Amino acid sequence: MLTPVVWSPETRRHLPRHEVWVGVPTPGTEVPERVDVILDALAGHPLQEAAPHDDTVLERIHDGALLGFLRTAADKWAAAPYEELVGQDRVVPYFFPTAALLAGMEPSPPAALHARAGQFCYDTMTLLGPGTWQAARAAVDVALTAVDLLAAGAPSAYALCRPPGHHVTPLGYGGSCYLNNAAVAAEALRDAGHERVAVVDVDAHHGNGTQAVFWERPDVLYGSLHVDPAAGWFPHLFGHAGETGSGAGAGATRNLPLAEGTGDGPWVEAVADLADWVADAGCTALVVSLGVDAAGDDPESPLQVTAEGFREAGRELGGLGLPSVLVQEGGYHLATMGGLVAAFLAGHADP
Ligand code: SP5
Ligand code: ZN
Repeated sequence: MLTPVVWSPETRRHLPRHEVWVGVPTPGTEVPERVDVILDALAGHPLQEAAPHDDTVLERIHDGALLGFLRTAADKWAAAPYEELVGQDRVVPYFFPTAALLAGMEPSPPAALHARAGQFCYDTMTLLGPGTWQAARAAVDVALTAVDLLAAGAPSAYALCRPPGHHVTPLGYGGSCYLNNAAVAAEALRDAGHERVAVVDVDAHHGNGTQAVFWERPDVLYGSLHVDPAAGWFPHLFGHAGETGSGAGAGATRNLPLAEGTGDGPWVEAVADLADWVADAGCTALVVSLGVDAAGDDPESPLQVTAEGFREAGRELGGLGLPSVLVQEGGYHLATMGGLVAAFLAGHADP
């Protein structure tokens, strides 16, 4: 039985153009072709286009100020003179209201759009242009449609979300992400009657956004394995083993940072560890943040996982027997990433 695939052609509309890294524009890696290589690799799976959903769940995950900014920023940028001044047609922040700048004072809202961007965007690699909002919002519909399939009786569904989402906090976006698709899916599963939902994040990077959304909540567990931020990797500040949640959410977050170069054995072992944790916690539904950038040939991480590793990870999580929404996150090696997704789905469907 092949896992149903939910997608939307709208998700192709985000064209990142560049990532500005250490001040230098490098070609964007989170490209629309990612959608097509995944669709090609999953040919034969039942395919369903996303249905429109309203903002009810999305507005519980993200602050209205972030949603308002993302919805309107591209049009406002195009109406301002940035293109004629410097040839920049994408929204790029350059000024950031860090705690160091504020020094305890309450700032006034910045008048300039180019200063406003840094209130929400926390890095310089996540450019926003015409079509970005439409693609990100479509990805949320993809995730919510996958949740609907579970409610209709499907044991699991794959949400081909693009752009990805796990780096987006309630108020901040970055890491090639604009809206947190996996967090929206988990919240929708709570609405569907699941008292306790788990998010297991196998993307090569820590999902700081999803962790932030559920940090103080006992009803949505967040567990992640990822390349160790202490070795210098994005998202730099978060993803250490000592981060386990706070307040009512104390103990409902788990982080398993892995050394650079980690391959299948210990990587799958970490997935199995998180699967046991989810089972012991009595979760009744699962969201997998399914990034495939832990692969050996992926340009964005130093982990060394193979297709067989992804199949084994799928088996470990499929073995939980929980209704599952598998949400696409990262994965940037166009020649192999589709096959890695297919391998995970095959393992998950046949543990
Ligand atoms: C969803 C996801 O996988 N986001 C990961 C974003 C991490 N990007 C960190 C990039 C660090 C610098 N990369 C230099 C490559 C230039 N193209
Ligand atoms: Zn990643």
